[in-house]
Amino acid sequence: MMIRLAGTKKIARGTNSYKVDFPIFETKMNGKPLIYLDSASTSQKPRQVLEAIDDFYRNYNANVHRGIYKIAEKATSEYTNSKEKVAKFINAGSMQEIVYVRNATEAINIAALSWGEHNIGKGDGIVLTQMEHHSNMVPWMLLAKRKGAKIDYVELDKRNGKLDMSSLKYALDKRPKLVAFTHASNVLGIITDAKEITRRAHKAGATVVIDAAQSVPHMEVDVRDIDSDFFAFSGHKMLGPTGIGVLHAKRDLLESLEPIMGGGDMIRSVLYDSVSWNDLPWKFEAGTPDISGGIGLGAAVDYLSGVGMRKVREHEKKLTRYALEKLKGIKSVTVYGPEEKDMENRGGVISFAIEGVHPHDVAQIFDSEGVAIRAGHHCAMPLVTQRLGVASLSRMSFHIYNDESDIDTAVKAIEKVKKIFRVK
Ligand code: ALA
Repeated sequence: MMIRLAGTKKIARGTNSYKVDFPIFETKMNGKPLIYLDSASTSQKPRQVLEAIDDFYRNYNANVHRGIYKIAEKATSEYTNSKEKVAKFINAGSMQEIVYVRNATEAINIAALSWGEHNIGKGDGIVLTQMEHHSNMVPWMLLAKRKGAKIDYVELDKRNGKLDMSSLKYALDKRPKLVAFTHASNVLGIITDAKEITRRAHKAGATVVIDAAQSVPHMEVDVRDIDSDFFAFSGHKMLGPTGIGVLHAKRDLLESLEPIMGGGDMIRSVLYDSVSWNDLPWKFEAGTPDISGGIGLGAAVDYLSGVGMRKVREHEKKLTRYALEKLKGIKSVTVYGPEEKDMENRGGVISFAIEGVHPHDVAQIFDSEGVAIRAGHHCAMPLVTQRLGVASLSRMSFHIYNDESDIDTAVKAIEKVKKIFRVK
Protein backbone atom coordinates (compact mmCIF):
# COMPACT_ATOMS: atom_id res chain seq x y z
CA MET A 1 0.00 0.00 0.00
CA MET A 2 1.33 3.43 -0.87
CA ILE A 3 1.83 5.87 1.98
CA ARG A 4 1.28 9.46 0.92
CA LEU A 5 3.31 12.00 2.86
CA ALA A 6 1.88 15.42 3.52
CA GLY A 7 3.70 18.42 2.06
CA THR A 8 5.68 20.57 4.46
CA LYS A 9 4.65 23.85 2.89
CA LYS A 10 1.46 24.97 1.28
CA ILE A 11 0.97 23.71 -2.26
CA ALA A 12 -1.64 25.32 -4.44
CA ARG A 13 -4.23 22.64 -5.01
CA GLY A 14 -6.87 22.48 -7.67
CA THR A 15 -8.71 19.21 -7.90
CA ASN A 16 -5.54 17.18 -7.58
CA SER A 17 -4.56 15.33 -4.42
CA TYR A 18 -1.29 13.93 -5.81
CA LYS A 19 0.36 17.33 -6.15
CA VAL A 20 1.24 17.37 -2.44
CA ASP A 21 3.63 14.45 -3.01
CA PHE A 22 5.77 16.58 -5.34
CA PRO A 23 7.89 19.11 -3.40
CA ILE A 24 8.67 21.15 -6.51
CA PHE A 25 5.16 22.53 -6.40
CA GLU A 26 6.14 24.39 -3.24
CA THR A 27 8.29 26.65 -5.43
CA LYS A 28 7.09 29.57 -7.50
CA MET A 29 8.06 30.54 -11.02
CA ASN A 30 8.08 34.26 -11.74
CA GLY A 31 6.20 34.81 -8.48
CA LYS A 32 3.36 32.50 -9.57
CA PRO A 33 2.55 28.96 -8.41
CA LEU A 34 4.40 26.57 -10.74
CA ILE A 35 2.15 24.93 -13.31
CA TYR A 36 4.20 22.18 -14.92
CA LEU A 37 2.98 21.15 -18.37
CA ASP A 38 6.20 19.66 -19.74
CA SER A 39 6.15 16.07 -18.50
CA ALA A 40 6.86 14.65 -21.96
CA SER A 41 10.23 16.33 -21.62
CA THR A 42 10.86 15.18 -18.06
CA SER A 43 8.50 14.43 -15.19
CA GLN A 44 8.58 15.82 -11.66
CA LYS A 45 9.69 13.57 -8.79
CA PRO A 46 7.60 12.61 -5.76
CA ARG A 47 9.01 12.89 -2.25
CA GLN A 48 9.19 9.08 -2.06
CA VAL A 49 11.73 8.98 -4.92
CA LEU A 50 13.79 11.81 -3.43
CA GLU A 51 13.78 10.08 -0.04
CA ALA A 52 14.85 6.72 -1.50
CA ILE A 53 17.86 8.36 -3.19
CA ASP A 54 18.70 10.37 -0.07
CA ASP A 55 18.39 7.25 2.11
CA PHE A 56 20.88 5.37 -0.11
CA TYR A 57 23.54 8.08 0.03
CA ARG A 58 23.04 8.83 3.73
CA ASN A 59 22.66 5.32 5.10
CA TYR A 60 24.07 2.58 2.87
CA ASN A 61 26.18 4.10 0.10
CA ALA A 62 28.50 1.35 -1.19
CA ASN A 63 29.31 -0.24 -4.51
CA VAL A 64 27.18 -3.16 -5.72
CA HIS A 65 28.29 -6.75 -6.46
CA ARG A 66 31.62 -6.23 -4.70
CA GLY A 67 31.58 -5.55 -0.96
CA ILE A 68 31.39 -8.31 1.69
CA TYR A 69 29.91 -6.04 4.30
CA LYS A 70 26.44 -5.08 5.45
CA ILE A 71 25.86 -1.78 3.63
CA ALA A 72 27.30 -3.16 0.36
CA GLU A 73 24.95 -6.12 0.63
CA LYS A 74 22.03 -3.77 1.19
CA ALA A 75 23.05 -1.59 -1.77
CA THR A 76 23.28 -4.69 -3.98
CA SER A 77 19.93 -6.06 -2.87
CA GLU A 78 18.10 -2.71 -3.22
CA TYR A 79 19.61 -2.15 -6.68
CA THR A 80 18.75 -5.68 -7.82
CA ASN A 81 15.33 -5.43 -6.24
CA SER A 82 14.61 -2.32 -8.34
CA LYS A 83 15.05 -4.47 -11.45
CA GLU A 84 12.53 -6.96 -10.09
CA LYS A 85 10.10 -4.07 -9.66
CA VAL A 86 10.69 -2.79 -13.20
CA ALA A 87 10.32 -6.31 -14.64
CA LYS A 88 6.97 -6.74 -12.89
CA PHE A 89 5.85 -3.26 -13.92
CA ILE A 90 6.17 -4.05 -17.64
CA ASN A 91 5.46 -7.78 -17.22
CA ALA A 92 8.89 -8.85 -18.46
CA GLY A 93 9.79 -12.54 -18.32
CA SER A 94 12.34 -11.88 -15.56
CA MET A 95 14.72 -9.25 -14.18
CA GLN A 96 17.44 -10.82 -16.37
CA GLU A 97 15.72 -9.02 -19.26
CA ILE A 98 16.08 -5.60 -17.62
CA VAL A 99 19.30 -3.86 -18.67
CA TYR A 100 19.89 -0.49 -17.02
CA VAL A 101 21.19 2.21 -19.30
CA ARG A 102 21.21 6.02 -19.10
CA ASN A 103 17.95 6.61 -20.97
CA ALA A 104 15.76 5.41 -23.87
CA THR A 105 18.20 6.94 -26.35
CA GLU A 106 21.08 4.86 -25.02
CA ALA A 107 18.88 1.75 -25.00
CA ILE A 108 18.09 2.15 -28.70
CA ASN A 109 21.74 2.87 -29.51
CA ILE A 110 22.75 -0.35 -27.72
CA ALA A 111 20.20 -2.30 -29.77
CA ALA A 112 21.65 -0.73 -32.93
CA LEU A 113 25.26 -1.38 -31.94
CA SER A 114 24.86 -4.90 -30.57
CA TRP A 115 22.06 -6.46 -32.60
CA GLY A 116 22.21 -4.11 -35.60
CA GLU A 117 25.93 -4.38 -36.14
CA HIS A 118 25.73 -8.16 -36.59
CA ASN A 119 22.34 -8.49 -38.26
CA ILE A 120 22.03 -5.63 -40.73
CA GLY A 121 23.97 -5.79 -43.96
CA LYS A 122 24.23 -4.13 -47.34
CA GLY A 123 20.86 -3.56 -48.98
CA ASP A 124 18.85 -4.70 -45.92
CA GLY A 125 15.67 -2.83 -45.10
CA ILE A 126 15.02 -0.85 -41.92
CA VAL A 127 11.47 0.43 -41.36
CA LEU A 128 10.80 3.48 -39.19
CA THR A 129 7.77 5.77 -39.06
CA GLN A 130 7.38 9.42 -39.98
CA MET A 131 6.75 10.34 -36.35
CA GLU A 132 9.90 9.04 -34.70
CA HIS A 133 11.89 11.00 -32.16
CA HIS A 134 15.52 11.53 -33.24
CA SER A 135 16.47 8.87 -30.69
CA ASN A 136 14.69 6.20 -32.69
CA MET A 137 15.90 7.53 -36.00
CA VAL A 138 19.52 8.67 -35.80
CA PRO A 139 20.94 5.37 -34.38
CA TRP A 140 19.35 3.57 -37.35
CA MET A 141 20.56 6.23 -39.79
CA LEU A 142 24.11 5.75 -38.46
CA LEU A 143 23.77 1.98 -38.77
CA ALA A 144 22.30 2.24 -42.29
CA LYS A 145 25.20 4.48 -43.31
CA ARG A 146 27.80 2.07 -41.90
CA LYS A 147 26.20 -0.98 -43.47
CA GLY A 148 24.68 0.34 -46.69
CA ALA A 149 21.15 -0.50 -45.50
CA LYS A 150 18.03 1.29 -46.70
CA ILE A 151 15.46 3.07 -44.51
CA ASP A 152 11.74 3.24 -45.34
CA TYR A 153 9.31 5.41 -43.40
CA VAL A 154 5.73 4.36 -42.66
CA GLU A 155 3.56 7.34 -43.51
CA LEU A 156 0.94 9.05 -41.42
CA ASP A 157 -2.67 8.83 -42.55
CA LYS A 158 -3.68 12.18 -44.09
CA ARG A 159 -7.19 11.93 -42.60
CA ASN A 160 -6.39 11.39 -38.94
CA GLY A 161 -2.61 11.72 -38.52
CA LYS A 162 -2.31 8.14 -37.27
CA LEU A 163 -0.01 5.51 -38.78
CA ASP A 164 -1.18 4.51 -42.24
CA MET A 165 -1.44 0.72 -42.01
CA SER A 166 -1.41 0.35 -45.81
CA SER A 167 1.92 2.17 -45.85
CA LEU A 168 3.13 -0.27 -43.17
CA LYS A 169 1.99 -3.17 -45.35
CA TYR A 170 3.84 -1.72 -48.33
CA ALA A 171 7.04 -1.42 -46.26
CA LEU A 172 6.67 -4.93 -44.80
CA ASP A 173 6.09 -6.48 -48.21
CA LYS A 174 9.76 -5.67 -48.90
CA ARG A 175 10.71 -8.04 -46.03
CA PRO A 176 12.80 -5.61 -43.92
CA LYS A 177 15.19 -6.90 -41.27
CA LEU A 178 14.06 -4.38 -38.67
CA VAL A 179 10.95 -2.40 -37.73
CA ALA A 180 11.50 0.35 -35.12
CA PHE A 181 8.60 2.54 -34.02
CA THR A 182 7.31 4.72 -31.22
CA HIS A 183 4.67 3.43 -28.81
CA ALA A 184 3.45 7.00 -28.21
CA SER A 185 4.42 10.11 -30.16
CA ASN A 186 5.99 12.93 -28.16
CA VAL A 187 4.59 15.45 -30.66
CA LEU A 188 1.20 14.18 -31.76
CA GLY A 189 0.25 12.18 -28.68
CA ILE A 190 -0.70 9.26 -30.95
CA ILE A 191 -0.56 5.86 -29.25
CA THR A 192 0.34 3.19 -31.78
CA ASP A 193 -1.09 -0.32 -31.81
CA ALA A 194 2.23 -1.82 -30.73
CA LYS A 195 0.94 -5.38 -30.51
CA GLU A 196 -0.54 -5.38 -34.00
CA ILE A 197 2.46 -3.67 -35.62
CA THR A 198 4.78 -6.15 -33.88
CA ARG A 199 2.65 -9.09 -35.05
CA ARG A 200 2.77 -7.88 -38.65
CA ALA A 201 6.50 -7.09 -38.48
CA HIS A 202 7.30 -10.55 -37.07
CA LYS A 203 5.17 -12.16 -39.79
CA ALA A 204 7.35 -10.34 -42.33
CA GLY A 205 10.46 -11.72 -40.58
CA ALA A 206 11.59 -8.46 -38.96
CA THR A 207 13.02 -7.80 -35.50
CA VAL A 208 11.04 -5.19 -33.57
CA VAL A 209 12.37 -2.26 -31.54
CA ILE A 210 9.88 -0.08 -29.65
CA ASP A 211 10.57 3.40 -28.31
CA ALA A 212 8.38 3.38 -25.22
CA ALA A 213 9.73 6.59 -23.63
CA GLN A 214 6.30 8.23 -23.83
CA SER A 215 4.13 5.19 -23.07
CA VAL A 216 5.57 3.39 -20.00
CA PRO A 217 5.24 6.50 -17.77
CA HIS A 218 1.56 6.93 -18.63
CA MET A 219 -0.19 3.62 -19.23
CA GLU A 220 -0.20 -0.08 -18.42
CA VAL A 221 2.34 -1.85 -20.59
CA ASP A 222 2.84 -5.57 -21.08
CA VAL A 223 5.97 -6.40 -23.06
CA ARG A 224 5.13 -10.10 -23.21
CA ASP A 225 1.73 -9.35 -24.69
CA ILE A 226 3.20 -6.87 -27.20
CA ASP A 227 5.95 -9.43 -27.95
CA SER A 228 8.56 -6.79 -28.90
CA ASP A 229 12.18 -7.85 -29.25
CA PHE A 230 13.70 -4.64 -27.84
CA PHE A 231 11.78 -2.14 -25.73
CA ALA A 232 13.31 1.15 -24.52
CA PHE A 233 12.29 3.74 -21.92
CA SER A 234 13.69 6.38 -19.56
CA GLY A 235 13.37 6.66 -15.80
CA HIS A 236 13.17 10.45 -15.68
CA LYS A 237 9.89 10.61 -17.62
CA MET A 238 8.23 8.18 -15.18
CA LEU A 239 8.78 10.14 -11.95
CA GLY A 240 12.26 8.64 -11.49
CA PRO A 241 15.68 10.32 -11.59
CA THR A 242 17.64 11.33 -14.68
CA GLY A 243 20.53 9.13 -15.79
CA ILE A 244 18.72 5.81 -15.56
CA GLY A 245 16.77 4.08 -18.32
CA VAL A 246 15.82 0.60 -19.38
CA LEU A 247 16.53 -1.64 -22.32
CA HIS A 248 14.21 -4.61 -22.19
CA ALA A 249 14.86 -7.44 -24.59
CA LYS A 250 13.82 -11.06 -24.78
CA ARG A 251 16.19 -13.24 -22.80
CA ASP A 252 17.25 -15.48 -25.71
CA LEU A 253 18.02 -12.41 -27.76
CA LEU A 254 20.14 -10.85 -25.01
CA GLU A 255 21.93 -14.18 -24.49
CA SER A 256 22.80 -14.28 -28.20
CA LEU A 257 24.29 -10.77 -28.33
CA GLU A 258 27.83 -9.64 -27.69
CA PRO A 259 28.24 -6.79 -25.19
CA ILE A 260 29.34 -3.49 -26.68
CA MET A 261 31.06 -2.08 -23.60
CA GLY A 262 33.71 -3.84 -21.57
CA GLY A 263 34.91 -3.33 -18.00
CA GLY A 264 33.97 -4.22 -14.44
CA ASP A 265 30.67 -5.92 -13.59
CA MET A 266 30.06 -7.29 -17.10
CA ILE A 267 32.69 -10.04 -16.92
CA ARG A 268 32.73 -13.49 -15.36
CA SER A 269 36.46 -14.03 -15.76
CA VAL A 270 39.39 -12.41 -17.51
CA LEU A 271 42.77 -13.97 -18.23
CA TYR A 272 45.55 -12.40 -20.27
CA ASP A 273 44.26 -14.12 -23.36
CA SER A 274 40.55 -14.73 -22.76
CA VAL A 275 37.42 -13.21 -21.32
CA SER A 276 33.92 -14.49 -20.57
CA TRP A 277 30.76 -12.55 -19.81
CA ASN A 278 28.72 -12.24 -16.67
CA ASP A 279 25.12 -13.49 -16.50
CA LEU A 280 22.24 -11.34 -17.70
CA PRO A 281 21.49 -8.53 -17.22
CA TRP A 282 24.93 -7.56 -15.87
CA LYS A 283 26.62 -8.60 -19.13
CA PHE A 284 25.45 -5.30 -20.61
CA GLU A 285 26.33 -3.09 -17.63
CA ALA A 286 30.04 -2.26 -17.67
CA GLY A 287 31.50 -0.32 -14.75
CA THR A 288 29.87 0.87 -11.54
CA PRO A 289 26.22 1.41 -12.44
CA ASP A 290 23.92 4.28 -11.48
CA ILE A 291 23.05 2.68 -8.14
CA SER A 292 21.06 5.60 -6.72
CA GLY A 293 19.33 5.95 -10.09
CA GLY A 294 18.21 2.31 -10.03
CA ILE A 295 17.00 2.63 -6.44
CA GLY A 296 15.19 5.88 -7.33
CA LEU A 297 13.59 4.23 -10.35
CA GLY A 298 12.41 1.39 -8.11
CA ALA A 299 10.78 3.96 -5.82
CA ALA A 300 9.14 5.63 -8.85
CA VAL A 301 7.74 2.26 -9.93
CA ASP A 302 6.40 1.74 -6.39
CA TYR A 303 4.76 5.16 -6.50
CA LEU A 304 3.17 4.63 -9.93
CA SER A 305 2.04 1.12 -8.97
CA GLY A 306 0.52 2.54 -5.79
CA VAL A 307 -1.52 5.01 -7.84
CA GLY A 308 -2.25 2.35 -10.45
CA MET A 309 -1.38 2.78 -14.12
CA ARG A 310 -5.02 2.51 -15.17
CA LYS A 311 -5.79 5.44 -12.91
CA VAL A 312 -2.83 7.41 -14.31
CA ARG A 313 -4.08 6.78 -17.85
CA GLU A 314 -7.70 7.64 -16.99
CA HIS A 315 -6.61 10.83 -15.26
CA GLU A 316 -4.54 11.95 -18.25
CA LYS A 317 -7.31 11.01 -20.69
CA LYS A 318 -9.77 13.16 -18.76
CA LEU A 319 -7.35 16.08 -18.67
CA THR A 320 -6.43 15.78 -22.34
CA ARG A 321 -10.08 15.67 -23.37
CA TYR A 322 -10.76 18.73 -21.20
CA ALA A 323 -7.80 20.61 -22.70
CA LEU A 324 -8.70 19.66 -26.28
CA GLU A 325 -12.27 20.86 -25.79
CA LYS A 326 -11.04 24.18 -24.39
CA LEU A 327 -8.47 24.69 -27.16
CA LYS A 328 -11.01 23.87 -29.85
CA GLY A 329 -13.05 26.84 -28.72
CA ILE A 330 -10.18 29.33 -29.11
CA LYS A 331 -9.96 31.07 -32.45
CA SER A 332 -6.56 31.07 -34.23
CA VAL A 333 -5.31 28.07 -32.26
CA THR A 334 -4.47 24.90 -34.20
CA VAL A 335 -4.08 21.61 -32.38
CA TYR A 336 -2.03 18.75 -33.86
CA GLY A 337 -2.84 15.07 -33.36
CA PRO A 338 -6.08 13.07 -32.89
CA GLU A 339 -9.23 14.80 -31.65
CA GLU A 340 -10.80 14.41 -28.21
CA LYS A 341 -13.24 11.83 -29.64
CA ASP A 342 -10.29 9.51 -30.17
CA MET A 343 -8.87 9.34 -26.66
CA GLU A 344 -8.22 5.57 -26.85
CA ASN A 345 -5.40 6.33 -29.27
CA ARG A 346 -4.18 9.53 -27.69
CA GLY A 347 -1.87 10.28 -24.80
CA GLY A 348 -1.51 13.42 -22.70
CA VAL A 349 0.56 15.42 -25.15
CA ILE A 350 -0.92 18.39 -27.04
CA SER A 351 1.11 20.27 -29.63
CA PHE A 352 -0.45 23.50 -30.79
CA ALA A 353 0.20 26.70 -32.71
CA ILE A 354 -1.19 30.20 -32.29
CA GLU A 355 -1.56 31.86 -35.68
CA GLY A 356 1.28 34.30 -36.41
CA VAL A 357 3.05 33.85 -33.05
CA HIS A 358 6.38 32.06 -32.72
CA PRO A 359 6.19 29.15 -30.23
CA HIS A 360 9.17 30.57 -28.31
CA ASP A 361 7.18 33.77 -27.69
CA VAL A 362 4.24 31.62 -26.61
CA ALA A 363 6.44 29.70 -24.15
CA GLN A 364 7.90 32.94 -22.80
CA ILE A 365 4.51 34.43 -22.05
CA PHE A 366 3.41 31.15 -20.45
CA ASP A 367 6.57 31.34 -18.33
CA SER A 368 5.61 34.81 -17.12
CA GLU A 369 2.35 33.24 -15.88
CA GLY A 370 4.24 30.45 -14.05
CA VAL A 371 3.37 27.86 -16.70
CA ALA A 372 6.13 25.59 -18.09
CA ILE A 373 5.54 24.29 -21.62
CA ARG A 374 7.95 23.19 -24.34
CA ALA A 375 8.47 24.98 -27.66
CA GLY A 376 10.52 23.79 -30.62
CA HIS A 377 10.77 20.80 -32.90
CA HIS A 378 10.60 18.42 -29.91
CA CYS A 379 13.55 16.34 -31.15
CA ALA A 380 11.37 15.13 -34.02
CA MET A 381 12.53 17.54 -36.68
CA PRO A 382 11.52 15.48 -39.73
CA LEU A 383 7.96 15.12 -38.39
CA VAL A 384 7.58 18.77 -37.41
CA THR A 385 9.38 20.49 -40.27
CA GLN A 386 8.95 18.08 -43.19
CA ARG A 387 5.71 16.22 -42.45
CA LEU A 388 3.72 18.89 -40.56
CA GLY A 389 5.46 21.71 -42.46
CA VAL A 390 6.07 24.07 -39.53
CA ALA A 391 9.33 25.29 -38.01
CA SER A 392 8.27 24.57 -34.45
CA LEU A 393 5.30 24.00 -32.16
CA SER A 394 4.23 24.76 -28.62
CA ARG A 395 3.42 21.70 -26.52
CA MET A 396 1.72 20.95 -23.23
CA SER A 397 1.98 17.52 -21.67
CA PHE A 398 0.53 16.06 -18.50
CA HIS A 399 1.08 13.67 -15.63
CA ILE A 400 -0.67 12.59 -12.47
CA TYR A 401 0.09 15.90 -10.67
CA ASN A 402 -1.83 18.06 -13.18
CA ASP A 403 -5.48 19.02 -12.96
CA GLU A 404 -8.13 21.06 -14.76
CA SER A 405 -7.08 24.26 -12.99
CA ASP A 406 -3.63 23.93 -14.63
CA ILE A 407 -5.31 23.85 -18.02
CA ASP A 408 -7.53 26.81 -17.13
CA THR A 409 -4.35 28.78 -16.32
CA ALA A 410 -2.81 27.67 -19.63
CA VAL A 411 -5.92 28.83 -21.50
CA LYS A 412 -5.64 32.23 -19.79
CA ALA A 413 -1.99 32.36 -20.89
CA ILE A 414 -3.10 31.73 -24.49
CA GLU A 415 -5.55 34.62 -24.20
CA LYS A 416 -2.67 36.78 -22.94
CA VAL A 417 -0.50 35.76 -25.93
CA LYS A 418 -3.33 36.63 -28.31
CA LYS A 419 -3.82 40.00 -26.65
CA ILE A 420 -0.12 40.93 -26.71
CA PHE A 421 0.30 39.84 -30.34
CA ARG A 422 -3.11 41.19 -31.39
CA VAL A 423 -4.24 37.85 -32.76
CA LYS A 424 -7.91 37.77 -33.74
N1 ALA B 1 11.99 13.79 -25.95
C1 ALA B 1 11.70 14.74 -24.95
C2 ALA B 1 10.58 15.65 -25.35
O1 ALA B 1 9.77 15.29 -26.16
C3 ALA B 1 12.89 15.46 -24.49
O2 ALA B 1 10.50 16.74 -24.85
